[in-house]
Amino acid sequence: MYRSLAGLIDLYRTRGPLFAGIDTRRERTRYSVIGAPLDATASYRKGQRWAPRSIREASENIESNGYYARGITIEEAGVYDEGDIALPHGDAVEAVRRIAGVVGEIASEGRIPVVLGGEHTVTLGALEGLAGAGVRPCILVLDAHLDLRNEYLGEEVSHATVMRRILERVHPPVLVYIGPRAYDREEEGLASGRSGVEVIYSWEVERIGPVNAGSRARNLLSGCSRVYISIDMDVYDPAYAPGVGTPEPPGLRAREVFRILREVVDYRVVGIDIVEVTPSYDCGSVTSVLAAKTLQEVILLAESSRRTRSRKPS
Ligand SMILES: [Mn+2]
Repeated sequence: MYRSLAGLIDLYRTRGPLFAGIDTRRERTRYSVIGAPLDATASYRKGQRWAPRSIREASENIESNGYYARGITIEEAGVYDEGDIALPHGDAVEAVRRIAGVVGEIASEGRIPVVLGGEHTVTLGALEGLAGAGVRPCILVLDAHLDLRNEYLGEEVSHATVMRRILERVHPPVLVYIGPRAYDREEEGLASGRSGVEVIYSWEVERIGPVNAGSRARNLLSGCSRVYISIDMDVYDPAYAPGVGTPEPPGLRAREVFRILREVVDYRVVGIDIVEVTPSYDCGSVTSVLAAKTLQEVILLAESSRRTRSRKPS
């Protein structure tokens, strides 16, 4: 919703869609939005490759304030849209390699990568990129699924195996899930039997409420100096997010997710992704709009926490 008022070219020119419509100088910003239009292994509904454009378009048409994150707008937070990564359609392994390369370069500059998926497989690339830049964060995943299969439909690198590969290759200090409700027996066993993996299931959020679920996640991440946040849009109930690759009712409500994020997102965020939006199965772009608003809220919560902290005398 923002144009700099430096001159007529800035006032009347449009370039985009750009995330939140922000056309600014890169050196003034900290967050790098980068599209990863991958849908190589989508097993049910395909079309996640169209999500980056759709999320950007939605983000240009929502208001720029936060919901819980007050006193800062998305223009003030410092976001630069880097464009999309050129990915080979059908080759998830090569796509992950390219995403890791680009994200690694962005992280090496001290910037915070914000990846617009794409299927959930892009998270593996993002975390390998961060690891390559010497950043090995704890991970918070909001997802209906555990994504801990060893292989799926013969593929080892897939949206259904992504967290298993991340555990094996990236070794995050802690992996915390919020919202799972769909998995097979082996995944369930792995999630409960592995130290450093913690799950707050969907029905637990229902039982204890979003404030307690969020503070439980915050406690589980309390030993972490850096946190990566991955949001699979299928964590939401399909009523809120119908346009996803693999919908799983019943899921979380929009206000529950925002309340959880308020409890858990802070200055420690070193990377963010939002994945699995599938515009071709969306209704009235509601999933893209919710994805844009969710991502904006995460950035605003992280950045306002960072600024509050840097103002405090140490
Ligand atoms: Mn999922």
